[in-house]
Amino acid sequence: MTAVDQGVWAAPGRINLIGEHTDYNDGFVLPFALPQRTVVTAERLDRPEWSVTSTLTGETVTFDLSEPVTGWAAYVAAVVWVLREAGHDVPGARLSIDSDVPGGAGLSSSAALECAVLSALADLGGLDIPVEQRPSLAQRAENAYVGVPCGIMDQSASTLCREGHALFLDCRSLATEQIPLDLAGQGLAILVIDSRAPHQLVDGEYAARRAACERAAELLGVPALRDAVLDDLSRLDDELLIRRSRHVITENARVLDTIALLREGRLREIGPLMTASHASMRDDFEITVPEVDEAVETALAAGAYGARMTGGGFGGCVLALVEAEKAATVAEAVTAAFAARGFHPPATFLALPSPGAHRLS
Ligand code: GAF
Repeated sequence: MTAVDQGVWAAPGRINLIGEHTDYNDGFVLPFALPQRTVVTAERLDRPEWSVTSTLTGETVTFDLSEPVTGWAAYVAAVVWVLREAGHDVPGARLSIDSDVPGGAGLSSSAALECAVLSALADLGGLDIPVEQRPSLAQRAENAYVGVPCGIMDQSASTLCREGHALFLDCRSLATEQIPLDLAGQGLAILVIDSRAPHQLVDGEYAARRAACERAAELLGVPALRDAVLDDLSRLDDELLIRRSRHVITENARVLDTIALLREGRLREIGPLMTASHASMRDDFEITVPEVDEAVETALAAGAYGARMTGGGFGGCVLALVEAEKAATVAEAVTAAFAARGFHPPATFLALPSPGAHRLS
């Protein structure tokens, strides 16, 4: 690949249609990329130094990796680190970062940053990194450098998604299939309700869920919960592990059922699967909070075909499948319900399946 001196790269946030907490269980996910994205304007430097400016705060962080980098710039340093670890000759660079992916909303602002920086550095260095290898590199950057034990869904979505499609990803084989998602063509919309309840992956709950799943797989004698079926649960005597495992097993099945319906163009019928996914996250995986439960219940009562929380949990966003013409009414109903319960007002927008990471100029 020919190195470029400068350019502008973008990588999107994502929303997950269905398949939550299945990625690190070797299971199935079905995210799509959002129009909201992180944009990196970058130029190559002739020394091994990285200078990163956030256009949101005006803050600049400069590092050469001789000392650990913390805070938001750690996500950038992590990408430099992982590329070097993989044997690439990463060029020094001046990077300016802008983003309209809301942070802390469960929409993968971290993956968008990692994937945009990875794209920029790969092109600035003329590095030969096939696109299908990039999600694993970005995930490793986050796991090993930042210290967040995330799975591979978000980095895959931010890198591999295509406009007008959802990405069916088998998180074991990493096989992908682009599933057409023509919402507008069927008069439908996906309404996103940002509950504005705080969402933090690093607070230990995510790691605890992951550890419980790994423990259950170990007790069942399978490589991952992807390999377990509901009948296996009678072999577990820990009630908590039974519920955690049941979520993963049933959620994987719901992803496959959703894909079967989408392939037949039966978009409205995925609604009940989305709602069942939410119930499973609420009752078995215990990762919802009152704000997201309220958003789901109110959206359903206002006519949504289905609704569920997306992302790691403990706050963040709900997506609701609605008739396009009803989206505003559903959003208003949720806003009113939040006010009645004394919650912060939610933010709402429509999600359009958008392209993955690419060079803008
Ligand atoms: C977060 C993680 F980063 C993903 O890997 C995934 O596990 C998700 O939570 C839950 O499905 O976004």
